Amino acid sequence: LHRIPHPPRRLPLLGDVLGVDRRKPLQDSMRFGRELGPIFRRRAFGKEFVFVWGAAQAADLADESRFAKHVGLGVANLRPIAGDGLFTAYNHEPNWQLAHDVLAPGFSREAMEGYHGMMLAVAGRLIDHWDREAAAGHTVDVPGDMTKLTLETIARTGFGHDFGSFERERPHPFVTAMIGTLSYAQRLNSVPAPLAPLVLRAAARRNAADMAHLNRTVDDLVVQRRRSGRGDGDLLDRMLETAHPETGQKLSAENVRRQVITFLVAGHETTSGALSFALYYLARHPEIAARARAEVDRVWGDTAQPGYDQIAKLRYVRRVLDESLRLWPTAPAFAREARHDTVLADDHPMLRGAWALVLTPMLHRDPEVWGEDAERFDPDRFDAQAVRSRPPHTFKPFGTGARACIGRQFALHEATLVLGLLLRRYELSGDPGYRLTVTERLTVMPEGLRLRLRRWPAPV
Ligand code: MNH
Repeated sequence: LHRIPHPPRRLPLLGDVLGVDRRKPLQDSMRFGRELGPIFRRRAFGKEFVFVWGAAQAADLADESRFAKHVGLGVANLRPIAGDGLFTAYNHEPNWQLAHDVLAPGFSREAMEGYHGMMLAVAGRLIDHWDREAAAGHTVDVPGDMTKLTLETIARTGFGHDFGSFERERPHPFVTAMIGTLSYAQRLNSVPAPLAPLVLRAAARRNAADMAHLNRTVDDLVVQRRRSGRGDGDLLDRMLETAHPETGQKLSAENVRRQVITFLVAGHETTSGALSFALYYLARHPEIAARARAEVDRVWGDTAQPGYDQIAKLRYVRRVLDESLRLWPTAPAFAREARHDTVLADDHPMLRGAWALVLTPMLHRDPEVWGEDAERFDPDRFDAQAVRSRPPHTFKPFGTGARACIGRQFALHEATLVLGLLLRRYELSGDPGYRLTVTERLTVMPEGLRLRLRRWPAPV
């Protein structure tokens, strides 16, 4: 450990807290990473945390025979609300494999085709709203509206539930409570655990209320479903009805509650951020937006409602999304632990159970992989040939291995579809004075991003 660089000025008890912004732990770590190099450590409250962003180290951590997901820091802080749900389950908890096997078919190609119509319908609600704002000459609240869209999408496709987000002025209370618990989970990392009950007393009380709200929302949703009967095989049906193909075991009522919360939160917050960053970059780069729009016109022709197969054909739009997720992967870190004693990247001995945090936005900017212009937005980095020429495990917005994102195809289909529809309908422009600021609540999101919309002259 002592060979791993750390910030120069350390306080006895507090560690490396000088000059840090407690609301932006990720961006602080990125700054430290730029100064200290591809592997570094930060100390907080007597504990050392190892951070990794070099491509070689990250690729080594992706070796599933030696490393596995570590449930730590922010993820561990979500255990009180998400419990042994898929995202926060420890590797050894039997409910992980059970839920994974039961829910994975909910993300198959056939399942995705089934969601497509509903995704289009929700996007239609967004467009109705944006048409009105455009006609009135208003700018639109991008992160706010993307959150409405993605929450409705996961709620309706997965759970047959309508939050009515587009009928509301303010965010749905479920979203407010979710943001509260995510922010609280992040804040818990910024105080020594024994002091948390004291320092965060008011916040802890609010967090308890937020958790109660999330639990209540989910319980209501399950009660409604049990009363109304089957929901034609959606995620909630799987959670409630489907037995494991081999063991015949079903998810317990308590575990279903954890899964519903997990999927409602994980299923919308990160996709919303991904869409928001993509729209930010499209507005900043009109020539890229024009190229993407030309592709949409070419692939979709004059069909008003693109079919399922017409989404994956938007190769360039998808590259815009990938490039946005490269610069701002919206779940910006994941942790890996050693399965047994090993040496990381032939250099750093790790004992069984030792772990390191991969800083994805920095990995995605490693100049050795992405070049000296890694900060520049350029979707062509994801054309087929460029992708082939890069080493594996250099682009990890969805994590890695057995515990990688189960909703990846869902998110990509939804986001590509929505970007296609928006590009075809609106010219997007930002406030020239807007400087990208990124808020953190475990996830990342562009703060205060508003865009001006102009309907293209010949809309379809
Ligand atoms: Mn998702 C795991 C990023 C969309 C449900 N997701 C992960 C991980 C990352 C991630 C990174 C791995 C975390 C870790 O190793 O600790 N997820 C994303 C991003 C998007 C996203 C960047 C959108 C863009 N995720 C979605 C959607 C859903 C979803 C949509 C559901 C519909 N994600 C999950 C679940 C897990 C997960 C569930 C946990 C999987 C497991 O551990 O088995």
